[in-house]
Parts: sequence; C-alpha cells; structure tokens
Amino acid sequence: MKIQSAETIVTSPGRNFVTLRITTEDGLTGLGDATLNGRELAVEAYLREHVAPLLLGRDAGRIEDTWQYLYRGAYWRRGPVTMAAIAAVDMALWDIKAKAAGMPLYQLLGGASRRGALAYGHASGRDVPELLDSIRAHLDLGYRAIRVQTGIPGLDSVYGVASSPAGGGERYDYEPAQRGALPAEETWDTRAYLRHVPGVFEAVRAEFGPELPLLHDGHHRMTPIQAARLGKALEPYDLFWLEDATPGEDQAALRLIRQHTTTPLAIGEVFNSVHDYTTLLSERLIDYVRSAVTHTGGVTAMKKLLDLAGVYGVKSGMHGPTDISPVGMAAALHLDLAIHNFGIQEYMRHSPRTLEVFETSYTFEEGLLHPSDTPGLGVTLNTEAAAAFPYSAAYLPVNRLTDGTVHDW
Ligand code: GCO
Ligand code: MG
Repeated sequence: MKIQSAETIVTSPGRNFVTLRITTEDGLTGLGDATLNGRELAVEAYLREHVAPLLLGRDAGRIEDTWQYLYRGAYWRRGPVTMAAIAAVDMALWDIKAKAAGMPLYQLLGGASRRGALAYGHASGRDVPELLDSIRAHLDLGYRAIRVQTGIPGLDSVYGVASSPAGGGERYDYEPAQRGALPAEETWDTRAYLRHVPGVFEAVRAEFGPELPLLHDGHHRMTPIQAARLGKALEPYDLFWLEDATPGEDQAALRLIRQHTTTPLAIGEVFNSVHDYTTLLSERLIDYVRSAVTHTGGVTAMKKLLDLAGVYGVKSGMHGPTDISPVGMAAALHLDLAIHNFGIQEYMRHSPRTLEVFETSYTFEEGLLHPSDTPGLGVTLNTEAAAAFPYSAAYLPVNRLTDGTVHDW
C-alpha cells in the first residue's frame, strides 16, 4: 500500500478548513484535518511544501514510523503548525488502514468501551432570559450536558456568546470567525465577569435543577487567584468542569487554583503535545484533557496522551468546536468510543453548508455521539462542493482591557 499522492484542500463553507487527502497506489483514500483557526494557510503550506513530498512512495501502513519520521526527523518539534500537519497525515493513514481492514477505526483502537460519547453543546445568552432559552433549545436538540456562557453587564460583546437570541439564526459571535483582513477587537473586564458569573449559574440551577451537567469556559482570561476565587464561588452549582481558567502555557498556575477549589478543571485546547501536560498530570492538577486530535499530532499521539492521563485518573474532554472539521471530529469520536477514560466530548454542530462539503456518518442520539460503523473514519469529502467555497481570511478576536491593554483569552 504505497502512497501515491498527498493533496491539501482548503475550503471555506462558512469557515475555513484545511484537509489532507492521501491516496494509495491501490486506490484507497484517507482524510486528515489540519485546520488551525486563523492560521490555516501556514499549515497548508507546511503540508504542501514540506510533508507531502516526503510521503510519496512510503508504505501507508507504517503509521507509527511515519509519525516519528515527521516528528523527530524534522528536528523542529512541537508547535501548533507542525503538530496540526502531523495530525492530518496520521488521521489520513488511520482512515486508510481502517478502510483496508473493512472496519470503523474504533475497532482498530480496541473496540467500543461504551454505547456512545456523551456530548455537550454551547448555550449562551446576552442576559439570563436569553441564556435560559438557549439551554432549552439545546435540550430540545437532544443535548444532555450544556456549556453555559453569558454576556457581562457593561461589556458590548463577549466571545462565545451569540449576538442574537436562540433561534435567531446566528449561533455564535465568531462562528463563523470574523471575516476580513484584521481581527475584531473586544473589551474585557475580569472583575465585572467575576461579579456576574456565580449569579448566572444560580439562575440556571434554579431553572433546570441539580442533575444537568453544566460546564463553563474561562477562555484563559483569569489570573490564578481570580480563577481560584471563581472555582470556589461556583462550587454550590456543581460544575462538570471549569475550562481554561488561566493562560494554558503556565502549568504551575493550576497548582494554586487546585489548592483553593474542588470545582473540576479542564485545560488543553491550545496545547499540542503530551509534554504540555506532564506537570498537570503527574501532580493531578486537572481533571480533563481538552486537546483536539487535530492539534495534537493525530490519533497516534492523542491515544498515548489519553493513556498517560488515565494512569493519573484524568479523563478526556476533547475539543470539538466548529473549527475542528468533521474529519477531526470523527477522529475524536472513534477515540471517545474506544478509550477507557472517556469523560465528555464537545460537539458544537457544523453548519449544513459544511456538511455538504464533508459528508459524515456519525450520529447523535439521546445526547450520545457515535462514529458509525462505516469503515475508516466515516467521512467523505465532496471536492466539487469544496471548490465552490474559496478561502477567505478570518480571525479570532483580540481581547483588550478597558484601558486598551491587550489581554489573554
Ligand atoms: C471551545 C473553544 C473555542 C475556541 C476556538 C478557537 O471551548 O470550544 O474555546 O471556542 O476558542 O475553537 O479556534
Ligand atoms: Mg474552550
């Protein structure tokens, strides 16, 4: 099974996606997701210029060897661009291997450990009534776990909060991401946020009762002591997790938060290597690993990372926003089904237009996702539909404090 071609496809059915398609001499194809929100073309060029030529003629079945060849062989290790490129190759090779075996990928990873993967959706509102409506709308869609994000009094717009009411069409401020040559800028005030959020969770629990799993994303905006205070303030509302409380690169920050609160902690969507987690896991400073298969070197690397997490009793909570393509999402679902230490899966739902380009077979029933039993990853790329949506620059917003200082998020 020699690799005959490796092509990159950039398409933008509402938001930008980078896909790698590997074809073998005997005609099998595999897909890999290489989408890095706001830096898409850097990964596309890395793959096209520096990776695709190395793949031609290689044995498509040698997945571990190819991973090590691209990781160790490049000398320059880690980083989001490199690891997204390696991830795309890895996913495509697993897709091919599973298709050759006539099995869904999860079977090659050890088979199913559960009926399906519990998914959480993103509810949000500019104020509490809008938020409660959005939670109801998500429950109607079948979600059994909900991420809660809210507007903050005094701030015009907040990332992750839809700018129109539930059912108003637009789901999310930057979904699709802001299109244009420059990122939008938002104003942020952490003290206003900390004053507001506990009351919002109180209202949500009062309306929906104690059972519904609730999650919250801090988008890396707090200092460790602020995050410790928020975690403590949210304890009465029994969160499933508090995500990305502090900037991700500072692993030691989690020590301080952990000393002060029993609210479970999740982090890692901006991480790209197991080495980003060593302190967090060995000192048991987190409860959930948030990495995406797409940004962490693919199925091979993610499986090793999650196995290591399992040693410390830490569970998975893989990143699944709409800037992970349906290919990356499918790869996550096969892992979700197979690993033992599954926690939860983020599932934002792609737009109908995206699903015209990427034909998926995964299912969502009674709050559980299943990757389906289609051989391989179970996603096909409609190249004609993809060609109809050319790349257009789109960026995540930049965050500034009220005095204009650039802030973490
Ligand atoms: C999440 C995230 C996303 C990211 C986005 C970045 O938890 O889903 O924080 O909203 O910001 O995926 O590209
Ligand atoms: Mg997040």
